[in-house]
Amino acid sequence: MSSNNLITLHRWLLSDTHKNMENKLEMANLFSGIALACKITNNAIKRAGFESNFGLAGITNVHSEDVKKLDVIANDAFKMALKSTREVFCMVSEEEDSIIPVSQSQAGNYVVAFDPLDGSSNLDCNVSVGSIFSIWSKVSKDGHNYSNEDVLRKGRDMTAAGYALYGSATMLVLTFGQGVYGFTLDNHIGEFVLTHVEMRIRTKGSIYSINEGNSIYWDKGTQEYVKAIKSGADGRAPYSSRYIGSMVSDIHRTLLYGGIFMYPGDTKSPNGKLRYLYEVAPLSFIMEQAAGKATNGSSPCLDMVPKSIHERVPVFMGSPACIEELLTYQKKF
Ligand code: AHM
Ligand code: MG
Repeated sequence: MSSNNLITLHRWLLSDTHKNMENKLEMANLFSGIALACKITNNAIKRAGFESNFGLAGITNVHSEDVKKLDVIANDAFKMALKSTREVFCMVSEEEDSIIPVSQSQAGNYVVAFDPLDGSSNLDCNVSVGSIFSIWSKVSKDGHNYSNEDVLRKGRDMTAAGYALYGSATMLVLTFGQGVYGFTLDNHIGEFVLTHVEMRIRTKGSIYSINEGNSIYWDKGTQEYVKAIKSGADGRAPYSSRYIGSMVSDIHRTLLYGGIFMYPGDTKSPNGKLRYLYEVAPLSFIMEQAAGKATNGSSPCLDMVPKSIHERVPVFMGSPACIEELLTYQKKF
């Protein structure tokens, strides 16, 4: 990158890139909080080995999952950094049972749902993990009291969404509904710098990503589709299999290389594993904005409205041609 083309996240947020973006200053402020939370989380992950922060925290969360020490650090970082912006009305976190309130003196106009550290089963073996977030405008007219109406929201009504990937490089990828932009953390200056402009997924791809250990439990449509793509049915070359088990990493690769990511419902978990508000909805928004598709098998994920804050949904997302083909199998079987 030439030095006369150095655009930091903050400068980009205040630039004219988003001509129609409402409340630019509020968003710039909110994103400074998100970027701060991601930098704190990134630092904690990279230093965990020195500070005895790998391993379990000794508690379980609302999903009955063992919470890792780094899950707690990331959750605290997101709550603290978001509240400090004074732009947030209330929050939902994968790590907390109920809606997280914001005191009247700190409250703003946006509802933020986040998974502070996604893929945390990969933490202790140094495999890439991420953070995911979605942002809506509040709906409550009553100035300070949030209700379920504020958080049980349709994906398509989102104002912005994105993810941080703590990989070989740390990236922040985001959308305001006007394309997808990627920023890479320059550790030397501590800034996210614009590196990926108007990211778009390939129309077709030949990588599939799914936990095949669950294949005996899948529905027939998913079983037959995966059988077809990996066996080279219809004269095509067989697809390659890649599954990291960190949704952010699997989606980032799918965005850059094309292909399909799947976490279907199955006989063990009829709604799959992934949660709507802070995993499926934000990554579906990114995927659609990058010209990809995201479906629950019968309708676009962004058209769903969850009934509870931790609701799980089946998800298939990626290159449009891959999703179209998958849907023909879902319909046929
Ligand atoms: P987590 O948020 O508790 O880490 O769980 C979500 C993760 C996703 O990142 C990933 O796609 C999925 O769980 C992997 O699940 P599985 O191990 O069942 O394949
Ligand atoms: Mg998660």
